[in-house]
Amino acid sequence: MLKIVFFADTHLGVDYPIKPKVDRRRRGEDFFNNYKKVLDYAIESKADLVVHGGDFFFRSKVPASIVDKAYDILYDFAENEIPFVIVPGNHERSVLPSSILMNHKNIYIFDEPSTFFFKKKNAVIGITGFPNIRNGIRLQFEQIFTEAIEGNPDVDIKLLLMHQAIQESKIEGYTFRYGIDVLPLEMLPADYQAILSGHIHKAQVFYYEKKENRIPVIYPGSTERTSVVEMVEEKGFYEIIFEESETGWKLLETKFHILPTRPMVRLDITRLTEDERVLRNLLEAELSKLDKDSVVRLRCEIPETRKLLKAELLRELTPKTMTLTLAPVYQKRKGWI
Ligand SMILES: [Mn+2]
Repeated sequence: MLKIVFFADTHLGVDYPIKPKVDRRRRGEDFFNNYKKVLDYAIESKADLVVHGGDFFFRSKVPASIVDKAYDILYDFAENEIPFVIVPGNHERSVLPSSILMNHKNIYIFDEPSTFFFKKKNAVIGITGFPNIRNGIRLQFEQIFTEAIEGNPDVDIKLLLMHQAIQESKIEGYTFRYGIDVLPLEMLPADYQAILSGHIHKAQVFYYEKKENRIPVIYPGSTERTSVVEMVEEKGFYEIIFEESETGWKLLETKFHILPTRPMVRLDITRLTEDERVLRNLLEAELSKLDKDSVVRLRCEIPETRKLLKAELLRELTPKTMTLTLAPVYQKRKGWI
């Protein structure tokens, strides 16, 4: 048996101010905690490989202290002799911030299309990957893939790792199908055991068929909710298990492991009032009904009421254990988020 732990879209650095001006509960630590939980699980369960599908950080320019904190954890993990393979995502502008820590012998970064090989148990695993292509993956994939597998030997387990939207992948209320930024299923190879990808924040597995093979496309999704669109989604990572059979190594199982997340709720204030006491009572009552660790997105479109929603008042009324943000007023062009 051979085990791969696969996660993606850790978005480290979200809500993690270096010098916070106000003392309130942030979400930054939640993102780091789930990142650490996945790595701890890999160590405890004696995983053979850990794979990250990109968007390691929340944006391309990250404060040095966040880079150091994230890399310190990764460096400690890499000392366990479990290889860590990562493909840069769109938030890395397809290149991860460089650091001397990333020169560790057990950390493998796809900074160009290529294939890394690992000998585990008595199998040779080849992971083919390429950094995120921002524009026109459909037009570029064939050439990139050819470049990535050039001269490769035949191996026992072939995996393809990327950070792209693949045809049939879903987010809440939408399925990616066509367009130059969507990779058509028919372009994917016939002789791979699985396609692993980051980018889509909703965890999912779907299949495509090619030359009698039924091949899974696996998205672990993000390890924390990055927007209200993900409010109802469960967050976690996949454990992919391979087993040796008489005809070679086969993918036996993909197990989803749920990571803890704080409840995310949307609170709408629809009452018209110009009296601060009325608003105060209303908000206090609403917040008292929520789980004490809630991440609250407050929305108010009534101009008179909204005027009263000053940062100071919100800070005063929000329990210390909650994180509350006031949503910007709806803009027709941009939508809610
Ligand atoms: Mn992402």
